[in-house]
Amino acid sequence: MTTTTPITSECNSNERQSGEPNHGRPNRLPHEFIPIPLTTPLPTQALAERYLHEVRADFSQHQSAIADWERHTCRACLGPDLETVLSLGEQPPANAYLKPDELSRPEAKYPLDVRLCTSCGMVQLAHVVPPELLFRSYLFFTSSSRHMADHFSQLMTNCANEFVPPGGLIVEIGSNDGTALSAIQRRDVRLLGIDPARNISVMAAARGVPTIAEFFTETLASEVRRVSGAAHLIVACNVLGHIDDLDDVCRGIKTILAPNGAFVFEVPYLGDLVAKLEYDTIYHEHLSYFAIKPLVTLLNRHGLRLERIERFEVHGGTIRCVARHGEGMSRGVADWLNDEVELGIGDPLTWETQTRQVAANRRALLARLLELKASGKGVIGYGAPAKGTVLLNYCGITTELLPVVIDSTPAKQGLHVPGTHQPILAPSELERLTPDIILLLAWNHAPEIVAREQALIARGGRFLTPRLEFLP
Ligand code: JHZ
Repeated sequence: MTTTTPITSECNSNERQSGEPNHGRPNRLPHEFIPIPLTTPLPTQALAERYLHEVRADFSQHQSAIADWERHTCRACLGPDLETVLSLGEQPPANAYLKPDELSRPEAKYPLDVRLCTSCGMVQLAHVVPPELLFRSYLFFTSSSRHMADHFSQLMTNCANEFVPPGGLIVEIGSNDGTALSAIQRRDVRLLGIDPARNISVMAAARGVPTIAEFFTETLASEVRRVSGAAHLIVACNVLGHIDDLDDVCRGIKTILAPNGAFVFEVPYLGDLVAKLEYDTIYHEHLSYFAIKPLVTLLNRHGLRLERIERFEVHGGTIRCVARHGEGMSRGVADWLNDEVELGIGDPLTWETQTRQVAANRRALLARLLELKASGKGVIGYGAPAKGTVLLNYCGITTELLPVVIDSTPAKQGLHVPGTHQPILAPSELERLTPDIILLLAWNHAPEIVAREQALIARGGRFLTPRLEFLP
């Protein structure tokens, strides 16, 4: 039997579990937000991942239909003073993995140039690849790392405890497969996920997380407000950097945030990118690289006050920020601004040094891989993250130097890395491959991967990071 099932779940998970209506407003959303009618009942994760292969964006086909564009003003202060400070060349979109029959076709490539706003210090890409191409079908799943799933579950639990009254509304922007929201599914709160990735919204809906498969915009925010009322908590993790029009996002936040509500977001911290040479985290999806000063500039222009900043090690160094309606910033935040001046984050000279270090890392990594090949060592890559695509393409690491990569995400297996074309294999292949050296492309998951791959290490395999450190 075939049924038509909307991606947007129609009732709150609390309603479904208890059979009782929610406090306050209903959490129903109008049918115009239902983007894809499915022809099967709600799928399991495996089914959703198969479905994903069918809806993958074909960049070569869409290239002429949806044009990329270049910005000439800063995303944080709107000023015109953008200076190119680092160029990683022309690269394919980092998550545009290829099917075997696409390998002989030309791939769409776009400039990957980092610009610094010399007025407010915002570091950003000016070249914008259409978000419809990057995010409608997405191959990154929050649940692919146990550690990250725990991190986001804790964030959601702690924030719900602190900011949300019984029956209150929690909205997550960039809710991915619903991992974070599902942590508080059994509570007396109303949940709403928003994520443009249709394939992944299917998964979120399948686990009972009501999800709108759309981009978050001021227009959508107004509709959410009209239907569900104000949000006591808005969460946005690793998503602000992906959005070109940050003014529109801030207006959307202002529209739905309750007077005492909190906007909690996480972004990779620019200070860590610079200090730890994390240039492989620069890719077309990441349009902004946040330091505190430009963040305050942006939020203040929209009547949002930055109150709290916490640091976490995840994704190579992340900040969790809490903003509320208001002006200015807390004293703690002001201390960060002073530290950033000392670190020289917004100084073009810092970027001159960074450019030299990036080029030196490329030379050293290539030299090491050539040496390993010459001495007959078997080398493979571990992880097919977006950052892996950037590293392999920027450094020119072809299949001659690195013949395959391993990734635990079923939806990526059987595909190939954009640009450099390594096939992506399942971890079960490791026993057959018995590599000597494993280049850890997903270096941000080192503890989890090293713990999982003890058998590989026992067989003599050694993990090497892109910054040329052996683990553990
Ligand atoms: P990972 C993501 O970037 C995506 P990416 C996104 N654009 C973002 O903003 C940043 O994070 C912050 C695999 N893996 O997390 C799964 C294993 O194979 O570094 C993933 O494909 N075995 C939203 O794409 C990849 O590695 C494992 O044991 O750079 C990791 O991708 C584990 C733990 C992961 O994300």
